[in-house]
Amino acid sequence: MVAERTSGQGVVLASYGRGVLVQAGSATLRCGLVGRKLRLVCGDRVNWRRAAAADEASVDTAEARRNVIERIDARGRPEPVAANIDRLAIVVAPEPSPDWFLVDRYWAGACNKDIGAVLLINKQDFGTAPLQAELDTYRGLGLPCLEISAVSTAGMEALGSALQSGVTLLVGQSGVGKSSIVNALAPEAAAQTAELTRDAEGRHTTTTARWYRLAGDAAIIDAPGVRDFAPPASIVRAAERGFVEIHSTGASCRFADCRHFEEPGCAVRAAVAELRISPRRYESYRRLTRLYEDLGRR
Ligand SMILES: Nc1nc2c(ncn2[C@@H]2O[C@H](COP(=O)(O)OP(=O)(O)OP(=O)(O)O)[C@@H](O)[C@H]2O)c(=O)[nH]1
Ligand SMILES: [Mg+2]
Ligand SMILES: [Zn+2]
Repeated sequence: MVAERTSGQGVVLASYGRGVLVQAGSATLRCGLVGRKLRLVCGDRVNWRRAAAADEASVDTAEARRNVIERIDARGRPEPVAANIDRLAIVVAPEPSPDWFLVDRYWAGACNKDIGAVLLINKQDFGTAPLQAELDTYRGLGLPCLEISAVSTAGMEALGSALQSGVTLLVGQSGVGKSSIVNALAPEAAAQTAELTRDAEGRHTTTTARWYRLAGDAAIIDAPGVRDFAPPASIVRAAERGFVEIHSTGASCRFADCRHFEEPGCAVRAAVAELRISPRRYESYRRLTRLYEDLGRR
């Protein structure tokens, strides 16, 4: 019999409070955590060890994170969701009806963390005509938009190529089809749907972020319908930087520190008045700036 390995490196597939599920080579290990300070999230790179083959493995250290995506918990505090992400795939669908402000916030969050972003329009089998005006805005701003259906599999091949390298985190409202997309893309994921629990209304909903391997080094993370992104530690200019068109137009404002609210000589408001910038996107920018400022004051 080959001796079982007793230590190694791995990636956290899911975190359950004081325990984690770790992908270690081709094996999946349940690990306890050593030390009270260790807080791990999906996507963390860790070192695990096991004293004897029969014992439970444990994780004692984690590698420094390249980045971490946070959301705001019920008490208004940032809570990490996943680490070491290369790309956010923001998912919308004809049903439930899209919250474009949420899309703007996700995209701004990705820009602020230097993470790639792609907009997935799932359930295209329902028809996407009512969404096309907003999609034109995003396409015009350089955000890749892919129309797909996890059910009819339309566009899934193109999606597979778009996600063929790096780690993608799926975000979006509850019910847009994030878990369905993961199941359609990741060969190993079908077995994991048992982890879905039923919410109060009896629907299946995702409760914990979960990492799945795609081909090669690529991976996809299914997350619960994420409500909010926490603002970055420095809120200064963060909102603006996340809005590519406002950021570039803002270079022409009279004042270098223009917030594009009421300042005179504001090139951004002029562009909004002439519809060169979408008034809806500008409103998202104002809402996000106020939200960042509010959270920064807490
Ligand atoms: N018609 C159609 N239905 C879909 C499609 N994708 C998902 N659905 C359905 O939409 C519902 C919600 O899908 P989920 O994959 O659970 O959505 P989710 O985004 O993971 O939701 P949360 O886990 O609550 O955040 C399910 O009933 C799916 O069968 C699609 O492409 N077309
Ligand atoms: Mg889900
Ligand atoms: Zn301005």
